Amino acid sequence: MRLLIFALAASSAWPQGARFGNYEVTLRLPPEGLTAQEEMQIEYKVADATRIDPVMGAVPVIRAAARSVIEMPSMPSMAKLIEAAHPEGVPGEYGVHPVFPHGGEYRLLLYIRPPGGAEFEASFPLQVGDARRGGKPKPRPYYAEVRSAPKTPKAGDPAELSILVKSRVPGASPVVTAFDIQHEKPMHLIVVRSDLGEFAHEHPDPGPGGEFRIRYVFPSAGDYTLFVDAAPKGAGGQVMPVRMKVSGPRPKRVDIAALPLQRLAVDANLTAEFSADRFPAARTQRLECVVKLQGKAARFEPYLGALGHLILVNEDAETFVHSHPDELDPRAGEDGRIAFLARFPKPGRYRGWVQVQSGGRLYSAPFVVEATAN
Ligand SMILES: [Cu+2]
Repeated sequence: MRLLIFALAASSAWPQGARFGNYEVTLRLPPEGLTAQEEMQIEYKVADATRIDPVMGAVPVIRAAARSVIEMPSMPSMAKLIEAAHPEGVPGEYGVHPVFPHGGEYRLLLYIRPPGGAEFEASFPLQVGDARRGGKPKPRPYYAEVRSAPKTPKAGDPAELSILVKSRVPGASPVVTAFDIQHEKPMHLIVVRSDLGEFAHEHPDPGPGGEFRIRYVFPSAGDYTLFVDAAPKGAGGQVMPVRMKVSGPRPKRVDIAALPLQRLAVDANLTAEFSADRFPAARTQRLECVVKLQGKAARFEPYLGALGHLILVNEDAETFVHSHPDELDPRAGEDGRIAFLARFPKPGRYRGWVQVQSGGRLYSAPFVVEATAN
């Protein structure tokens, strides 16, 4: 009976393993590839390459203690996905179920402790595709709930917003109460009007029972998307959109499609000039800009643990671009230069807001770029 299982395991299509000391570790990824914002199944097999069985080859290592850390080498400050692996049905096989926040180049680090042995690290590069568009969206493992008092906020009046992050992860508590810190905060709230005519970046206060609270004044009436950006402990960063209606006299609608592309972002006496206004979609891009304050190269003051922040939203007011300052750029901050790494999940127009702090003041300068199909 035992021999049969091993034979089966040997026959299922495992790609060539990689050797780590005495051990061979082989990864099995979904045949259709990895996709962002859906639960993925990653399996791996651990075998002892110093013990070869004539039938099944390297003998599987059972009952190893294993955990995985998934990170993005180009974005060191991104919250890591940390998970204890579970043994699969087949001896020597283990699995994890990550949800990647967005597409891009990741690294999977496996920490494996064979019974009675020392822990070793196995590392694999992972290529993740952007979230699937259209079709019936798969329920995400995490989502946000926002309650407002009054129930429908009124433009110009304060509204008490209460935010919960909820989990659909089997066996986990339905309300998330523990978070990893991203950019110095447990939660970032990006408020955008559906025509991209209003933008705000706020930080609700954490309270008991996982509830976050903020008193917010919507500047104008309309339909809004609230992007709740938080990292449930070990799950990595999650951007959870929530729609909200705001009452009051409707302002003139901004027509983003009719707006000219604009790589010069302006806020009061600050300008940020980007090197381009068109970028290919579905590939990590480097968005460089030169920032000037009153015509002189700006001196950046750290804001939320970085030289600056860049938020981009697609004209559908739902597709959010995750971007981070390029922390590996040795010349970052020199002569007002700052570069961001961003990935446009789909083609179309995007409004962006670059946020920097300089001269004791926070600036949020809007601009318009296009992501092109490849
Ligand atoms: Cu923030």
